[in-house]
Amino acid sequence: MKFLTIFAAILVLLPCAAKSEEPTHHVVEVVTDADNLRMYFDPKVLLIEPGDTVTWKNLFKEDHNVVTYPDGFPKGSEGLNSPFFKESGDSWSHTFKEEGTFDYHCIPHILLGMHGSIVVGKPSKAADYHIPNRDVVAAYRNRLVE
Ligand SMILES: [Cu+2]
Repeated sequence: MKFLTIFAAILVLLPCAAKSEEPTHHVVEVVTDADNLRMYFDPKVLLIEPGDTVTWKNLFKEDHNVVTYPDGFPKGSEGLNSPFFKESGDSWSHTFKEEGTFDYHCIPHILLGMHGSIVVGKPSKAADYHIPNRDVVAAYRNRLVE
């Protein structure tokens, strides 16, 4: 009887274990709420696993992009730098291989609070973030004021 219970438990749990091995495809909606002058990513914070892919999808005809801060991604990984979305339906995808936190924003609408975070596996501590050199920070500042 005990053996049957354990056997049944294995049968129930096996599909769950197999499922978590599969990479997941997530969607972040890029939203323009023109009536309320709000622009935002939904969800704003997304928890995923290494190997998962995130697609940002522009829902309205408005220019947006997805860019990490110069120090806004984990050491040993690459930051996010999408082309501009222009039309409704434009999208861009990234597969996250390294663990940690990716803090990103839309450059034209950073002052409206259009930012978000992807946490891959576990959040980064301050010392885990990439340290950019002076030239990279200067180039980023130039992009902001363009
Ligand atoms: Cu934007």
